[in-house]
Amino acid sequence: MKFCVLFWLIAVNILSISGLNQKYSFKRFIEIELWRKPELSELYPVLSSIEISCRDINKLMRRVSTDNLCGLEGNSINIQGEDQQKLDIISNRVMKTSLCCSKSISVVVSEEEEKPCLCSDVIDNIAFSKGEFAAVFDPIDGSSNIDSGLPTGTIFGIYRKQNYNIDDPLSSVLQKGKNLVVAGYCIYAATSHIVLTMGDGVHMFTLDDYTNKYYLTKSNIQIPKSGPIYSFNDVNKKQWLDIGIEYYLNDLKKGNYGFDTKPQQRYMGALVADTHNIIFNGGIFGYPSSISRPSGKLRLLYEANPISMIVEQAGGLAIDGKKRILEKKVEEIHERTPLFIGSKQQITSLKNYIQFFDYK
Ligand code: P6P
Repeated sequence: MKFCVLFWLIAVNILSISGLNQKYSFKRFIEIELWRKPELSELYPVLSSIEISCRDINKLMRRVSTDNLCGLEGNSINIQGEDQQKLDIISNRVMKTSLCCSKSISVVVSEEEEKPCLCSDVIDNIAFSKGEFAAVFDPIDGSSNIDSGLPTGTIFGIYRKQNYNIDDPLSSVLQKGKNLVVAGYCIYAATSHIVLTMGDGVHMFTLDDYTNKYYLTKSNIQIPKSGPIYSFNDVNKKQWLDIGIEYYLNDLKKGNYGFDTKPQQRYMGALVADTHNIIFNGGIFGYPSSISRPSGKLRLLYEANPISMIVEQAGGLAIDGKKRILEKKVEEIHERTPLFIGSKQQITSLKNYIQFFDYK
């Protein structure tokens, strides 16, 4: 068996050098990665279910207008107090069911669910309470983009359960982001990609519409050390609690602060899409805390943490303005955090501005 896998590894590397690795599938990739990490071997069905979920949600996203999936689900409001789109609810069910059916997951936390869900309740069978892992996810990130066909995504993270108590499933999911064993996102745009890390670099898989499978298209992605993109919704800037951010952006726009290329503002209103842009082109994305949102808008457990693990694994930085996101203690499943991610140069500069102007 080991000889076969070794042969396969050599073949894949030869193919990748010759550019012939067009069909290195997501499935084959996780088989090899989990061979290298036997302690995570139970995650094979989980990662397979993530590929299937991304494929199915992508299909739904493409049929929003033709299948009348646009708009809100009646007057439905989620725990965040946000209107629920039809696709929020369907995608949440797709993610919950597929992750729980893997039997390696025993509890899930979703942006669309008030409390953690036991898989034995989701599948209505106690046999599904034995899984060693917990999953956290935002089934549709950027829901307001659905009807207009703009980019959206799914964000996911997997934790190994710690001090699990079936009577208190919270105990197994309130973990710091640095404990994540898998993190990633699916993006639904001109095409669909899965961007994934298992702690050894960031890899991208692209959906082939003909075979309906995802294939490795970029390995070991590295964020440029510096980049031109700045991604802020600065309509809120007079409300930002850290005034250093506005000074930083003013200097950045004036071309100060050692930019090697002309800065470009890009903001897609979906964390996954803006993150994807930063990973490939370099720069900075930020959603600061403000008077109306003193803890920021983005959720720590199932948005900021998985995205931050991806960004750090790609050689970037992820902070809340002062400290590393992945070190933050998670007190509550829907708690929010300010989030700044991106190239080392831009994040370091921003942090210096925040510290310099922080004379509260
Ligand atoms: P605003 C989408 O609703 C989301 O949660 C993130 O995906 C995105 O980065 C942010 O909110 C956009 O928020 O206030 O700029 O519309």
